[in-house]
Amino acid sequence: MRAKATPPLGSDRPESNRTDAAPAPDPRPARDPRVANHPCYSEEAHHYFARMHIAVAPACNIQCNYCNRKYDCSNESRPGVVSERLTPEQALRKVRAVAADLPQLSVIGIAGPGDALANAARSFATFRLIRAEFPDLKLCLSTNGLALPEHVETVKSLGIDHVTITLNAVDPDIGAGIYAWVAYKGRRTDGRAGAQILLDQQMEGLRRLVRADILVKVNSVMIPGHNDGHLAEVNRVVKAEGAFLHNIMPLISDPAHGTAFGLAGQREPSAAELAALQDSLGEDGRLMRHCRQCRADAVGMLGEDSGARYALANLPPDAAAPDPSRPIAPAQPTTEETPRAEYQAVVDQERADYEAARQAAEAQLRRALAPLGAAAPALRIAVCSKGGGRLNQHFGHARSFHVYRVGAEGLVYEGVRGVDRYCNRGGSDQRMEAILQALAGVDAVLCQRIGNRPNEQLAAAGIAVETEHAGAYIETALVAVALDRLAESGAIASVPRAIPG
Ligand code: CLF
Ligand code: SF4
Repeated sequence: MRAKATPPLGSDRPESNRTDAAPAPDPRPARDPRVANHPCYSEEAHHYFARMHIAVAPACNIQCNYCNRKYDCSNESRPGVVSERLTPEQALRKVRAVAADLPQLSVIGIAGPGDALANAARSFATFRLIRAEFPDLKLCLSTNGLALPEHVETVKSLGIDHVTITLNAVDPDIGAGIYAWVAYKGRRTDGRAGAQILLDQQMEGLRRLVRADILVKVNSVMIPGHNDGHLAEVNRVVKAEGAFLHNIMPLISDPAHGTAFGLAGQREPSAAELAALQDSLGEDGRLMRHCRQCRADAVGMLGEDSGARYALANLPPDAAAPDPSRPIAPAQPTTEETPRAEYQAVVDQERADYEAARQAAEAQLRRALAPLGAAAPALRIAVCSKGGGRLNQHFGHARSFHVYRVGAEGLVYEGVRGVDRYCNRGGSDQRMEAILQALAGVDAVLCQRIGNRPNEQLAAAGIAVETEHAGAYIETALVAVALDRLAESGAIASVPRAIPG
């Protein structure tokens, strides 16, 4: 039996050291303007805004058993993998090219392929160049936390409002099974002692960030048999310490990636296991459910990656050399007539329309189900969407499905289920089999279009397909389909009319 010498975090430290006395920030965009346009920190914002990762951080100071950093492998798409490493100046060139093409761009992140703070000089030099030229873009940093405490002041001084710490355990005995070693102050330490060093640094870094009013997201990798039964405790501790969001991501452990876990046959969690864990943590809004586990050089809307288009060899010649003496302006919305500013005006209008449609759909659902009370049946419905909050994606092009529960509690977003797209030079029964596994427990799929064969395969698996509401807002379509099905089954007598909000 495993000894547990470390007392639980977040509950038994002296009151004076704890940060849970103050209410945690509210992740809804309207309540904290810093997240309104951040596609990861706001589920709503990811329908409209894009992120760009710049791969300037090759080295790492720890070894996770789920990681094997490789370069020049364009066939892989998973965190920690990139096609080319960039210098800060090259990163700026790339940002200029993407910003010119992509008005949806709102965030520049450094998420590897190693650790942003194991490469602190390069990461901060890059952020300085970008901050000086693009004061309206948010800066976002992702780290394992080992070197975090000493860098919090610099993070603050550069106006980096968003920091992610990947923290998989608050118990060093569990951490010892996840990390092979930790290199701290010139010494490599493995086992429980290494995991304890990492945990101490992560918690100290988290506390300092919260004190500095920087929004912290904690990412945890769900690893069956290691920390799956422990992540509820991680969630409790990090929220008590003031983390803004917790993002639980499924382990990726394909043996072909050559990671320690992959080679040892460590299994990945199923979509149902991940959803069950997320559901068990409650609905207080501080759980991220729409993560797409991006590559460290991903570019575009979440779930999209147009990074290859912006490989250095494809960039236009860049006349303007970065000026390292240019003063760093504080982060601020652009006042110039840039494509981003014009896009923001369109989004503001679209958001108002969307919110009215969402409220009307919720009201229609409530009216229809009110007579049934808590006994109203719920349906689980998967949606194919490219963004804009609309039903606008072909089934065969979907790399992920947004899953909602529609019932007496209203419209509950359960999260995203990732798949390999069905259409890839034709469909494939093997890919369909994996998609059906990912859609376990789903009653219906809503998409823009679908081919005959996948339609039949879904029907044979008991999953209805609806394309009638193509182009509509997701919530409008969800409620219309759910109420039609409930009326057909006799659960409700009729479908009440939708009243525009
Ligand atoms: Fe990138 Fe991460 Fe910033 Fe987002 S990703 S550094 S917080 S801008 Fe987002 Fe990608 Fe999930 Fe990360 S979907 S892997 S949570
Ligand atoms: Fe890989 Fe990131 Fe872990 Fe370093 S911290 S080993 S880059 S997953």
